[in-house]
Amino acid sequence: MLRTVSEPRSRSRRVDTQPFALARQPRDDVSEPRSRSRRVDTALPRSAFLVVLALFAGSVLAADDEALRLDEIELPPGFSIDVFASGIDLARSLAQSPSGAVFVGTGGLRQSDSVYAVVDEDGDGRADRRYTVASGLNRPNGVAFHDGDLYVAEISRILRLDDIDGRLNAPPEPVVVTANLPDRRHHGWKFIRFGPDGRLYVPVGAPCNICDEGDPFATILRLDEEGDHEVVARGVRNTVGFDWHPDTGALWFTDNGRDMMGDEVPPDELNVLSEDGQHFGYPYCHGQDIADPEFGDQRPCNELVPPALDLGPHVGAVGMRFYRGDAFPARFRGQIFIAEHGSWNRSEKIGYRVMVVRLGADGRPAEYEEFAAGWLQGENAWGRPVDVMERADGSLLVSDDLQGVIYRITWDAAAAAGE
Ligand SMILES: [Ca+2]
Ligand SMILES: [Ca+2]
Repeated sequence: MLRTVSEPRSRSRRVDTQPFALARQPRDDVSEPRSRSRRVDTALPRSAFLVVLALFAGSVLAADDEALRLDEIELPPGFSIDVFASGIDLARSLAQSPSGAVFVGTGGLRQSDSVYAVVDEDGDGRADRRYTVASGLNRPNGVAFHDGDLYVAEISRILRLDDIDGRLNAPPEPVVVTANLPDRRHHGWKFIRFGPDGRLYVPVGAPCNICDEGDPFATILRLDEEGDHEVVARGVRNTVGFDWHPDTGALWFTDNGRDMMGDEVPPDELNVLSEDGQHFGYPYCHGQDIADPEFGDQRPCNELVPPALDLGPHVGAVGMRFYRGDAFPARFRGQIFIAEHGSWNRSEKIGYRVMVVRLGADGRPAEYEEFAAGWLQGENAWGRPVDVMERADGSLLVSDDLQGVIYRITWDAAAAAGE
């Protein structure tokens, strides 16, 4: 499967020495006192296990910054990048609570089982505390915060951790919102978010590179309070990032193009939903009008909704957000930041960067340009951006599942002026 050819091995070594590594592989960890490992091995109820984990919550987030070659990251004038949190193995989706706790889902292509929270207690822009808020899960890639609760998406289940904010130290037992999602692993890890309608949006990726398996595959779903779902969008191969336009409320989402059609096609996509039930092409049509070699004769491109913007081919477009703050210069406000995880199905690598898409006066994408790049040096990538999230202070967080870190990008007027 994809796993063997597409993903460089994580180079993070820090997990071996982090206390919370016990949550992942208690039997193999030799860096912790034996007594602790044995406690995990005994048949403790799960809730007790979580309390034990919480006791290990890291008080130090010292970065092994050796592997983080931040001076190689190029940003527009006045911007700088630093480490917000490190030692978060397979850091993927980001969410936050009103009090500022940052929740981090993990996994993606690689197996993972934990969800973390990191907190910048002293407000210096760097997290000081890390908590394991859930463990023993199946690739909990997706996290979303809503009304005091943390929602977590595994492959086939959505879980809820009630009133999480006040008890990161003693997280509650997760409540199952739904366990009825497909258990297919291919494109099965999920990004989730709450829409402005207060409902949870959950994509179900195509369980293949190219196939036609019908609902609920290759869709975006909307869940109701009972955990039942309806289809919002079809023909979506695998979206791992979406947001709603701050003014129009329209749902915008990235989508990963299919593989094995060559280096230059098809593009990854930035799409916008204008009404429920629209079909965005997959598996029949890719990009604006590229008929699929196998499925293209079943439905013509002109019956399907083309992307608002073709992104680069194989760039691995994942997390995306509109920038709602005013800490960045005007030309970035209200624009779209997109994390590109990077290519595997291409002879020359592409992606491994954060892009900005600017909208024109007509509300359509007008520019698509690099915002942060440099994780890819030649054909070697030392980092892979996954999700982007704006903080209350207007800084932009970027997760990196290769390094297991979260970066923080800020802007400074004096630096911009060259002072
Ligand atoms: Ca701090
Ligand atoms: Ca499409």
